[in-house]
Amino acid sequence: MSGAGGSLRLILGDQLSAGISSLVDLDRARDVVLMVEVASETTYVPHHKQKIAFILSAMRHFASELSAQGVTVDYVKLDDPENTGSFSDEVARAIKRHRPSRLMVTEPGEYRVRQFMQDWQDAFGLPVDIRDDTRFLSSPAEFARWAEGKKQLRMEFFYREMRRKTGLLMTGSDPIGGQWNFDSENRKSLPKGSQLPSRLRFEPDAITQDVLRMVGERFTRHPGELEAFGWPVTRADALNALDHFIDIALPSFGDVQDAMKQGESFLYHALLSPMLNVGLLLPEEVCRKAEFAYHSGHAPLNAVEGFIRQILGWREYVRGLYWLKMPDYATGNALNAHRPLPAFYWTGDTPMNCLRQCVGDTMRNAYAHHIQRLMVLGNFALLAGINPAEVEEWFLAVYADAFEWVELPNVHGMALFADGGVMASKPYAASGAYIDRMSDYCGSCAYSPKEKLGAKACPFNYLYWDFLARNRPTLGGNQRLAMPYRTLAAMPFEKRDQIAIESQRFLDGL
Ligand code: FAD
Ligand code: DLZ
Ligand code: SF4
Repeated sequence: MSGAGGSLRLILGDQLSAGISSLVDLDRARDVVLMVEVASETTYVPHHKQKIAFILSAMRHFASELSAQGVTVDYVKLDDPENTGSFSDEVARAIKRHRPSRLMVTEPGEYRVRQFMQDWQDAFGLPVDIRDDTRFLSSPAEFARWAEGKKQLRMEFFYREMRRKTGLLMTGSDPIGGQWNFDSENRKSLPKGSQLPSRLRFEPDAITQDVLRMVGERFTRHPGELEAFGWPVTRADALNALDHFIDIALPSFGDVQDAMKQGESFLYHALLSPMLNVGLLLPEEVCRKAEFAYHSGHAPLNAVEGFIRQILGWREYVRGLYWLKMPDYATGNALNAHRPLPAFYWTGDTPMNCLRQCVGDTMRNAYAHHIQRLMVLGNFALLAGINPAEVEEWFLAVYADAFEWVELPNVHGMALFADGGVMASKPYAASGAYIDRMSDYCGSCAYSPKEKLGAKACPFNYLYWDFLARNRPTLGGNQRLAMPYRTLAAMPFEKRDQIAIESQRFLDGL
């Protein structure tokens, strides 16, 4: 194969963008693009089978598109007998094959991978050019500058800076509509009899079918089902998925963004995070298309602003926070939570219907929407005091969109408050009443959200108060929790005692 004296350009499984910085100034006559399917990446957590299939199929399609454009691609498949199973060893083998003058790569999305890339220049004895990932709308350095000297790093203020910087939904220096945030209009439950939009399923082609077969045979011990696989795995299909979302779901995205419905995994959500996170879609183009939908009168402002805030605000913010705070961020455990992760997170085998449904959706689709992740799966782990590291591993494993830079802040900071409040001003803790209001799960549950104590009582109810009582030393001074702490203090002693007893019994039985 060609390559001697040219550069070797490594593309990772979440760097599938034609404009990725490692491909800039590619010399087609001399350079080789290297892509490797490696065992260590497929097993460092027990990824959902669909997640592995999605990434490997998208990698193979990306490689064949590059080849079709005349680029020399050296693609190592997982079942290649010579495959050593790790990024570092595969790069070393490729250097022997191609004798390049330098190695070029875009910085990875995960700290773990950045650490071993650091050693490559010495290990391989050739220049290694680690380039910035320019696909985001902000850079880690820009975030660090914004964060400097601030006591609290609230997303809302970062988001406003990003609106100003990009001009998205701005009129001069003011936000369109006179408000930065329309969230107060976006908390409705799903009206009865709502006709939900149909979602596109992308039928697996021959490449995807090959990958599905291989994953089905090789990853039998990994969680999740492959049957429902219908993710877009090419840039063209990712764009189709984006257009479809904007056409049929975006206009109602805002109103019922927080709603949950049994048997309906997607509602009006975008289903775009896997494609955004591997680079088949770029955040800026997604935001601009949504903005256009507002200007052309297709979608209302509360929907478009709410959607753009998720990408321009939250997505950029969590990346900035991750790179600012790693590696210490991952090891914090502010609420001293040490209980092991219950087995039902993998099996769905629990009488709590909300958890059963959310785990079921997750295992079927490698997807659950934000409120299922935050207010059911995350909320339970928070209230039950599950060890953050185990919860984080689960979230990193089971979602097709999970890469540590985005998963960790969302789980550790937003859902578990394990960072002690760097990300959220108070824990997202809620009792059964919230889940009952935002979903129809409780109607088919063994428990009742109306019962506070006793055998039929929804466990979220007593766990909520027990959580506050247990964590009083850490959370008692939080102004945003003043009201629930006052309610707790006003409870008769016997009731508080009963809450502690029933919570302990429930937690011991997990
Ligand atoms: P929509 O709800 O339609 O939102 C549109 C887009 O906004 C998403 O595609 C996503 O790119 C972005 N977005 C929305 N919320 C966030 C957020 N909080 N952080 C970053 N981006 C956001 N998102 C991931 O991409 N990977 C993860 O591993 C991940 N883990 C999460 C774990 C927990 C506990 C929580 C609470 C949230 C997590 N999120 C994660 C954020 C969010 O839940 C998903 O991005 C969203 O559900 C993806 O589905 P969608 O494309 O239909 O999103
Ligand atoms: C997640 C993943 C998986 C399952 N497999 C591969 C792979 O075989 N080859 C590859 O290049 N990337 C894979 N990935 C994505 C990487 O884990 C990801 O690129 C790094 O974590 C850096 O973000
Ligand atoms: Fe979940 Fe409680 Fe409702 Fe059951 S009653 S579905 S456990 S919130």
